[in-house]
Amino acid sequence: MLINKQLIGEVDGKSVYEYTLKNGNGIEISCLNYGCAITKMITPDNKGNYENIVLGFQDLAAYQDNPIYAGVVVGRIAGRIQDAQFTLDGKTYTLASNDGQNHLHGGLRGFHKVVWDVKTLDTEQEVVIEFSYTSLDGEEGYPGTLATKVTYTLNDQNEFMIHYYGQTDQETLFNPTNHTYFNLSGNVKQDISQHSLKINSSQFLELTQELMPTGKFIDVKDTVFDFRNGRKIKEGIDSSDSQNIIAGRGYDHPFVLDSHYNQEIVLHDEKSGRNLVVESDAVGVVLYTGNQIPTNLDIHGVKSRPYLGLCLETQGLPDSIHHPNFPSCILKKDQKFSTMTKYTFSVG
Ligand code: FUC
Repeated sequence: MLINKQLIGEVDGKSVYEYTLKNGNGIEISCLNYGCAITKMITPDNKGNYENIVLGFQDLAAYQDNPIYAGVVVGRIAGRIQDAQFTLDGKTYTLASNDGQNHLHGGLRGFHKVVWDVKTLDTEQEVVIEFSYTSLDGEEGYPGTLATKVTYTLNDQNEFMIHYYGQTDQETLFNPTNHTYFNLSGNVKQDISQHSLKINSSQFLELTQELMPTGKFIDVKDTVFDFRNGRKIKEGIDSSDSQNIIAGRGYDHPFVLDSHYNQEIVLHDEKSGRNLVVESDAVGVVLYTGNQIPTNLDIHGVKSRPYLGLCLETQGLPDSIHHPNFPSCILKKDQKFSTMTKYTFSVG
């Protein structure tokens, strides 16, 4: 097991490195200490070709722009907060309105545009990179000084784990995720419309035109949101269901996970034979099929376009602070936050 490190630039007077974790089977995962951005995941297809299966950019400047949040850890709160405002303990907090009148993915800099501290651990069994960042009281409008850690671990069982930790000195909100776009075709040869996806979820959240949860859970039965036996992404792109239309033709929806750590999410690309299994203790997963990816970005030499990648954002339910019927994302003073998502790569 191995970790390489390469200097790629500087932000806020701090050096930014690209780290590459390698396992004994030739799988490589690269990431930056800027936003914890995952820049590449190199895995084999069914013919033994090693190719990149995530959307990423060529240079640091592109990550400093990154309007699609490619690869990064988003926080403190993933997804949207209605009217960029919330009340906690009788006090109202105002956040950046960076998505119309609403707040998105932790704000302007959030976790995704800051340089994280790094420790690495390289053993025979696994390679671990530990990122830490302390978000100060009032940063991006959120209360409490929040000390966070995110670890990326790769092992020889072809498993990649993301652990998220947090602790605050004052009650706050915390619901981080990772915003990697997967494309199992390899080196973005095709878009993700022909990928098939299985999600063990019997309910998803209804969204408004602004992609805010209405508060209503919808039964997936007899809809293109029923992924329990697997279905192609294209069905949702072509669907006339108003929820797919609202999302910009496709999916941008939170699904409630019915089970955990039993292959509850499986993405498959028939052509390359690649499988990605995602398992997590998170309440749900936001499936975003890249409906709104603009056409002006350079993705490792390929011009970006809608549906070029899809995100499986394991997390608590969005805007839970405004929906008492959702599991809470409030982190209490001195409470230890910990959550984990595991990605397993295989072919078949
Ligand atoms: C996703 C979506 C959004 C958005 C963004 C880049 O998680 O929920 O609609 O376009 O990320």
